[in-house]
Amino acid sequence: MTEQPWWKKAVVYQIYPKSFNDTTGNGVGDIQGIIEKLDYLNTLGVDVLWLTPMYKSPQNDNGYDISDYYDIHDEYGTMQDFERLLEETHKRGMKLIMDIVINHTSTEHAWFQESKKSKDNPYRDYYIWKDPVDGGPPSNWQSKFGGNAWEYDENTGQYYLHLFDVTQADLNWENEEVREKLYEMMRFWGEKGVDGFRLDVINLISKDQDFPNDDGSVAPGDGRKFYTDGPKVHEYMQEMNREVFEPYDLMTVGEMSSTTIEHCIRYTAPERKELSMTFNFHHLKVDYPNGEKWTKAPFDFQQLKQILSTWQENMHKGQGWNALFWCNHDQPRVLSRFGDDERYPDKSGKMLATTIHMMQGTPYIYQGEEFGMTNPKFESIDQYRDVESLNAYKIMKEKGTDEQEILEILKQKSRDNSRTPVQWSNNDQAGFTDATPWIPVASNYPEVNAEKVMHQENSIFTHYQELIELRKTHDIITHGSYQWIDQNDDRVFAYIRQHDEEALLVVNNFYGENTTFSLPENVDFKEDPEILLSNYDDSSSDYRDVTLRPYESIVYHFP
Ligand code: TEU
Repeated sequence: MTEQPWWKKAVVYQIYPKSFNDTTGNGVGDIQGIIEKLDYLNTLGVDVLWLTPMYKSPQNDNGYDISDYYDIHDEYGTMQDFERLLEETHKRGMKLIMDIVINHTSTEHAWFQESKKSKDNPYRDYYIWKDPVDGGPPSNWQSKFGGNAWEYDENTGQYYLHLFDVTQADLNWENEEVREKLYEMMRFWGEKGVDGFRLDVINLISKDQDFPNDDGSVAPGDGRKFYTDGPKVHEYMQEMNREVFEPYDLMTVGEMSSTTIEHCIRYTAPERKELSMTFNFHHLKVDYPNGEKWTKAPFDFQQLKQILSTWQENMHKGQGWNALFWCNHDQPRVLSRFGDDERYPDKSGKMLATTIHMMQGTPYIYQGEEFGMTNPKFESIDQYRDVESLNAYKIMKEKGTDEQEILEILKQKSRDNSRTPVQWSNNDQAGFTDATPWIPVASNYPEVNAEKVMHQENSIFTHYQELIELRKTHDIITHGSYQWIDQNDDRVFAYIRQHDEEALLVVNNFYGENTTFSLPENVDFKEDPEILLSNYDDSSSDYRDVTLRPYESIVYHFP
């Protein structure tokens, strides 16, 4: 096999700095707090740390609204602190990737401040300004955070586009100077020695230049078909690769909103020289009935398996590369979502981890997942902070939805579910801060915290350690093909990985009841297997007909 890039065997850990560890006593996490926990992360065994945005920002969207790409947000520390973090991370043999947000900037960014001054300002064309149409917005596109995506500016009588918050203005990628400025900024971080980038909503940068109205075939004013994987996006990715990624040998992961497998193959197939890998979210919409997020709904298990399997099989065939993940700072906690955070937190947490980590791709662990953090189950709207959740609350209120029902929906769907402080110990405020945290700590911290699992044998933490280690020692996890074999079983998700004569059989019970699983007749293995990993200490070696206990998960290895 030709030499493979290092990140194909790596495991990434996502840090949301605001909620990670506060050392200054202001209730907000900081860079020094990350440095303090590097040894912990090293013990876990992860290879790469991904930090969500730490740049200067008014924090309307917790840093995804950047006002200065060249500076660190005060509450997090200074550029010197950042340089030390990078150095300390490298000293421990780990790598660090930054989150780059270049679809939009904060409206407080100097470019936008100039741009809005007048129609002939040299920065006017850095953003997307349009005249009113019939006295209203240029199109019916909806912002992802609710409401029309165009904001009127009294001063110049035009609208600017914001696909996200009104304070997040979309940059005009058609403007070569904008692209140049952004590449220059990314090279600045490359020079500092960062090892890569996570690129925020990067498949939205190229818009249909007619900015047409959406006929509403998906949802009223949806608009996505006019800017998702847009006309010039691959051209821009290749340009960015040439200008930035290749010269600095960077690992890159593109966050892809509503993308397709075909596009993700194009983004990541090595010969195309675009990105290392992509995040897609289709498997995290299986509890959005008819595409609607703001509902309280169970997840569709068949759909979940179908989507994950289709991506596995096709990305393998197309030689693309997946990022594997259950959670991030925009998603509820996986244990509360697809597991059982009350009756079987340990078993279901391990099972979910195994399901993803035995697939092909680069796994991502979201802070706290490695010791079983759950949704906080907030009871009052005062506990929420997220701009999207607060907008959704307002919109649902206006529609007349009952307060209690809205709270139930937020309890399941809010992005704040994963943004509560990391529960380090059973000390006050879970050991996250000495002050009042910016968002409340989940009340289960006395039972669920990092310190506790560190002193336990066979904990969920050690399970994650083993999964990371297995990826290093078993090439089949990285290179093997994928075959989905559970034939729509009601409870089991089973698949096979194969590489030459070697195979892995991964069998996962997604439910809290016993169930049996029989291998399909067309599948057989010549040798007897060893059990590579399980979440029970006495799992059956009869892989042909196995009775699985609640959330039991077994990896059989046929050497
Ligand atoms: O998210 C992009 C995105 O489309 C989402 O996952 C979004 O948060 C979700 O669909 C809302 O329902 C990225 C960042 O991860 C997110 O935190 C930012 O708010 C967003 O971009 C804007 O920069």
